[in-house]
Amino acid sequence: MKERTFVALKPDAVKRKLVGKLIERFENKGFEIIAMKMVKLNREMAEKYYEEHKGKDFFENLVKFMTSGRIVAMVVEGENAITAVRKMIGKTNPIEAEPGTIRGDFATKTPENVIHASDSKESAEREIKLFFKEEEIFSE
Ligand code: DGI
Repeated sequence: MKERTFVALKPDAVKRKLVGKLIERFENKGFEIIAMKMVKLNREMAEKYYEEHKGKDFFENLVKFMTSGRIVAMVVEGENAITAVRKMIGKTNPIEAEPGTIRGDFATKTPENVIHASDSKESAEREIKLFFKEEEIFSE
């Protein structure tokens, strides 16, 4: 089933100049980028983005990191994109992320784990709406 998922290349990925390499992985896999923009999150937006983690001990550190530089936000489309992209990025904690996954290959710790991707249909819809207007998303 063709799906859309939301992907964000985090501030560490942009600072480390990994943007091209990361986009290439999704294009190589056969997925299509149907929307993309560079954004600098403010505190309000970062808190909304990660509202499920509000109150947790790592929340403050996470918000600080996510507002520390610009990110690249994307909508990625393709067969089973939500599950497939989560597999490609690897486990949240880079120590547990298998080599060959993005976090397994490029990250050593949180919150600097390079990339975000939606983990369900509901979160994909919510996150896409948070970052993109309908007319900014290009589909055939
Ligand atoms: O979708 P993910 O990024 O894999 O994971 P998530 O949406 O549950 O969490 C968002 C970010 O918050 C994650 O990339 C790193 C951080 N985080 C999540 N759970 C933990 C965490 N950081 C720490 N230190 N400990 C956690 O349990």
